[in-house]
Amino acid sequence: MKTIDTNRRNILKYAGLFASIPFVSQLVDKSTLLAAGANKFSTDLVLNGDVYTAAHWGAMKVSVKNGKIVKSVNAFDGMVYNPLQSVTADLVDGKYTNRIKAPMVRKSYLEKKKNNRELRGADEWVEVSYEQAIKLVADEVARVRKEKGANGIYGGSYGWKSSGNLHNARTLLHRYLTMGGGFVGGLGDYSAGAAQVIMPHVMGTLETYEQQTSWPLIMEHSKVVVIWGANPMDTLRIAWSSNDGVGLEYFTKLKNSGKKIIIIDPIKSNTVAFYGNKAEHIAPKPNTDVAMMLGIIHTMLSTGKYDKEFIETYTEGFDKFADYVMGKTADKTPKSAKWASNICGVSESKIKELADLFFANRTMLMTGYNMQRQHHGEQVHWMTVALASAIGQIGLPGGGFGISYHYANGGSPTTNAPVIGGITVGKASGGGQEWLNDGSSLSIPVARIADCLLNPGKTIDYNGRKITYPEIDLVYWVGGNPFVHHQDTNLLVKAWKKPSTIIVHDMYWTPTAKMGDIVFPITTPYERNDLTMSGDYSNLNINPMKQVVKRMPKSKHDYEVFADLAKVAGFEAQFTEGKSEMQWLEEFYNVAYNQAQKSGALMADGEPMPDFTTFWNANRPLTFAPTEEGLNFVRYGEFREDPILNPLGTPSGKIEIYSETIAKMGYKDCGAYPQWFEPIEWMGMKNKPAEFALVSPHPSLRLHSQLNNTSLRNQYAVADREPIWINPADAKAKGIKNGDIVRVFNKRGQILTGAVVSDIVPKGVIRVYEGAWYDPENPAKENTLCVNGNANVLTIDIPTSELADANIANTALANIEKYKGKAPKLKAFTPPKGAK
Ligand code: PGD
Repeated sequence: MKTIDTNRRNILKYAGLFASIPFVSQLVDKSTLLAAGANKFSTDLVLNGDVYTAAHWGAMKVSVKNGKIVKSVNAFDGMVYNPLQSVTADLVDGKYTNRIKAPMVRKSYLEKKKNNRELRGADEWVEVSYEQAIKLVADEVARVRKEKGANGIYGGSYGWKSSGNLHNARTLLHRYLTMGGGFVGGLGDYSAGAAQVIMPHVMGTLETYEQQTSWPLIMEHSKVVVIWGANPMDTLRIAWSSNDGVGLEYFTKLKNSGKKIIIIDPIKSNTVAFYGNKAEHIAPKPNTDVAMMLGIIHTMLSTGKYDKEFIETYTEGFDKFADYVMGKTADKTPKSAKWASNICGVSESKIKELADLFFANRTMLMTGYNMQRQHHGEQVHWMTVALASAIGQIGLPGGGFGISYHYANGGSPTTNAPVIGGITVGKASGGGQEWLNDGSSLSIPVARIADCLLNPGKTIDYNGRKITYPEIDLVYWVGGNPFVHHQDTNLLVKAWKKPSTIIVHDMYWTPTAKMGDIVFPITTPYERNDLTMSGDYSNLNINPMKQVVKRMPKSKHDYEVFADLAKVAGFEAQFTEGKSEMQWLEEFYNVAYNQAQKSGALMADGEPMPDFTTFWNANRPLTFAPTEEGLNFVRYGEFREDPILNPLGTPSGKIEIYSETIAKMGYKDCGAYPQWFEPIEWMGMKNKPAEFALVSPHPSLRLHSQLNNTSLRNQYAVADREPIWINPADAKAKGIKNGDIVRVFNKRGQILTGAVVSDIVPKGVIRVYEGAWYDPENPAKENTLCVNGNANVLTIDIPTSELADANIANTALANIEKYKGKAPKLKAFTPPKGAK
C-alpha cells in the first residue's frame, strides 16, 4: 500500500511541476501543424507559434514569427532560469554566428599543392558543389583505407555534438567508418578521463556518469554537504542528453535547508556567490586538494575519530595506506594537518576542524571532475574514497561521497520512463572488421591525439597495457572542437600538419573547421527533426525536437552526408536501412512505447504514453514520475547492507584503498594506494616557470566552446576578449586595471584577454574559462598570439599518469602583463578568406 501511495504522491508532484505546457492546438494554427490529419504526423513548419525542442541546456519552447525565431525559454514554467536557453535565434543566424554556408575546400589542398598541409589555418577556401565534396571525401577515405587500412583513419572525433538520438554526429561518423571497414577510435573522454579509469579499480564501477544517492535523501538525512571542487550552479545548466533542471532546483533548495554547507574551491565561484553567508568557503591552492584530504585523514587516524569497523568490513588494504598517511613508509613523512596546510594553504586548525565535523555528522562529499583534470588526477577521487571510508558513511542515506552531483543532475531521482532508441554504430559491411574485436590496439586515449599524430609507432602505457600509436593519415572530425578543447593548442597546430587530409563537419566556422581541408555545412538542431530524453540519470522527459525553422540553403544533416558517402562506398542500404528521418524517429519512439505497453508504465499525469503520431502532433515533452526505488536510491546501499551477498566489482569485492592490480603495473606516477604527488606546475613549486596558477574551469555562459558565437558573449567579453580574473593585489603589482587588455603567456603560448580585477580569485591565481574560440593572429606563424583568449593555448599536453592518460587542463602556470600594442582585431567569428 505504501508504494502505491508514495508513487501517487510523486506523480501528482511531478505532474504539478511539469504540467505547464498546454496542448499544441492552443498554440499554433492547426492548419499548419496538424494539416496531415489525426492519424498521420506532420512535419510542416510552424510559421507563427511555438515549437518544442531540446538541447544540452534543456527542453525549450521556441516562439516563431513569420518563420523566424523570436524567443526561446524553458519548456516548463517555474524552473530555475537558464540563460543558455535564451539564444536559439543566434545559433541559427546572429551577429557572431558565423555559419558555414556551403561545402568548402582549402585552396592549396584542392590544387594538390605539395606543401598544402603547412597552410592549414592560413589558406584561402573555395566553394565546391556538394557532389564534388562527397567525391573528394569518398575517394580520400578509400585511398587511405587501401594504403593504410583502418589504422590510417582517425575517427575518435571527440566532442559534445548536439542533443538528439538520430542526428548524433559522432555515432553517425562511427557508423559510416565502421561499416566501411574500421577506424582508430578514442578511449575515455576529456571530462572524467582519470576518474573513469581509477574508479573501477577502487569501487568496481565507473562511478562517473552513474546515479548518485537521491536528492530527497540528501535533503532528509545529510547534516553536512561539502561541495568540493565543483561549481554546480554553472555546470548544472547543461547535461549530456538534455538537462532535466532538477539538480539546480535541489541545489537552490539546499541553500535554506539549515544544513552546514561547505564549498572547497580556490575561487569564489558562482556557486560560492549563490550560497553567500549560507555556506562556508574554504580556498585551498589549486592542485592541492589531495594533500588537504590527507591532512584530514591523518587527523582522524591520530585522534582515533574514524570508523574502524567500516574500514575492516568494507575496505581492502587500508592499513598499508594508513602507514603512508602516518609517515611509516619510505618517505617517512606524516601527512599531518600541518604538513597539508603547508601545501594547500588552508590552516591547520581548519583541517582538524573538518576532520571532527565530518566524523561527527552525516556528511556527503560532493566532488567535481575538475580536480581530476589535473596532473596525477587519478589520486583525487581515490583519496575522496579513502576519506569517505574513514568517515564510514558510504552506503548510508545522505552520507558517503558522490562525484556526479555537479554533472547532468546526478541525484535527480530515476523515473519509470521507458527509454527511447537511438542510432547505433552498426556492423562492418564485411571484411576488415577484425580490429573491432581488439578495439584496444586501435583506440588511443582521447587526450593523446596530438602525441599520436606527432609520434606514430610510439608505445605508451595505459591502465596495465601497452598501446602503440598508429600512423594516422586522415582525420575525420564531427561534433567536436579540438582547437578549443585540447591542451597546448600550439602543439596541436604542429600535430595537425601530419595527416594528408582533415575533414570537418560543423554548423559554424569554428577554429577546428578553419584548420580543416574539407568542410561540410551542417544543419543546426533547429533545422531538423529529432528526439531526446532529458535527465541523464532520471530519464525525466521524452522530448520532441521538432524542426523550428527552414534549413539554411546548401546545409546538410550529418546523416545525409554519411548516407551519401555510404552510397559511394556501396553500403547505403545498410547505413540508412531504407528509413527516412521520421521513420527513424518513429522507430526510436516505439522502443519506449512498446516497453510502456508491456510494463503498463504511466506518465506523471497518470495517463498512458501516447502513440507516436499523437505525441508528435501534440508538440510537447512527456514527463514521467520518479519511482519508489529512484526516490530511495542510496549509492552502495546494498553493498553496505550485505557486502558478502552484494560485493563490489573489484578483485577483493571490497573498496580497494590498496590495489594489488595497480601495484603490479609498477607505474612511477600512480602507486598502489592514493598519494600526494607534486604536480608538474603549481604555486608551491621551486623554480616556478611562470608566476600565476591558471585555472580554466567550465564557463557559466557557454557549453565548452558552444554558444561563444551568440549574444551571450556581450555579457562577459571584456575589451572584446575572453575575460581573465585577476586578484586586485596582483593587478596593482602589474599595473593592470579593469577593462585592460592583458597578455597571458608562458613557454607554450600567448593569449589576449580582458581584465576583470576581482577578489573572487586569490592572490597568485588567474582564471580564464575554457571554451573561447582559438583565434590565431597570424596563423602562418608559429606560437602566434590567440587574440580571443583560448585558455588551452597555455595548458600542458601531458597525461595525468601512465594509468589513465587523461588530460591535465587544470595544471598550468602562466604570466600576465598589460598589453600595450594596438589590439589586433578579432577574426574568431568571421569566415576565413574565400568563404562568405
Ligand atoms: P564543444 O565546444 O562542445 O567542445 O570539448 P568539445 O569538443 O566537446 O564542441 C562541440 C562542437 O560540435 C562545436 O563546434 C559544435 O558547433 C559542434 N556541433 C554541435 N552539434 C553538431 C552537429 O549536430 N553536427 C556537427 N557536425 N557538429 C556539431 C569539450 C571538452 O573540453 C570537455 S568535454 C572537457 S570536460 C574539457 N574541459 C576542459 C577544461 O575544464 N579546461 C580546459 N582548459 N580545457 C578543457 N577541455 C575539454
